[in-house]
Amino acid sequence: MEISALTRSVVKRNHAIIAPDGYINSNVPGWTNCTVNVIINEQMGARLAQTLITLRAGGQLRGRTEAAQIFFYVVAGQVQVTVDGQDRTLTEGQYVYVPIEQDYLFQQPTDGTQVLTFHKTYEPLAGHAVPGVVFGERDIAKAPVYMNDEALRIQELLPNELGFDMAVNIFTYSTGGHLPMVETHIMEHGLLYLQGQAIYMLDQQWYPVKKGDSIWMAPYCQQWATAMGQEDSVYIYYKNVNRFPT
Ligand code: UGY
Ligand code: MN
Repeated sequence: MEISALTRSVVKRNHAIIAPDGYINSNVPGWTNCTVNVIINEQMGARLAQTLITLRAGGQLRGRTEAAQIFFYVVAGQVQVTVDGQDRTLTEGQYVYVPIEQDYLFQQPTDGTQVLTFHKTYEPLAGHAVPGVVFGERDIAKAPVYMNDEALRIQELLPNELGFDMAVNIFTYSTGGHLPMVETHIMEHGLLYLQGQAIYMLDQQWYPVKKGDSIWMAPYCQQWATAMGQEDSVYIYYKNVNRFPT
């Protein structure tokens, strides 16, 4: 039997690892018949929020974005989505970006459907339109090689345009693949492992991580990672982009 006094989760000043074993549910008005785990938010010192929602059959996510835009990604299962008069069925690997001041409705999920969300307060940019709704899906064929390293592939899920102030990417590492250098940067990350295992270095500390784990990296949290195990290691991550670094 596992010892319940142990966890791989850590919460530090400039990074956190949240493993599913410590989840406690939150109630979010308008999100019904589901469990909601708020994994990253401003209480940690973060400027983004990241949640993981597990919907029961009959569950709904009904709401309106206000100052914050929301990116929804289906991790498992299937759900009907209505945003801006557009109806879609989203299944595993599909997503919708909901810009500010927009109603959304998720309904008729298959039991156990899991949805990941990234939320960021939108920063307008003079001369650039506020983004519209974006639907899309994970597609390894749309994931170019990263920094000339065949072991690394990144798919950008949102358009690379200045109107967007957040990016969401899927990063695939073949076994043994690793980040080409220790990154030290102003941008912040929220991240969920979708597949496989890895060793992540955060601020000179080393952590084994795997599918289901989330990571928060504050600005300037030093980061490096390498895949381990038999299968590719894959994570989806948020990054703030395209705005003047005040
Ligand atoms: O986009 C990035 O900064 C990315 N390479 N960082 C990361 O995967 N930790
Ligand atoms: Mn980075």
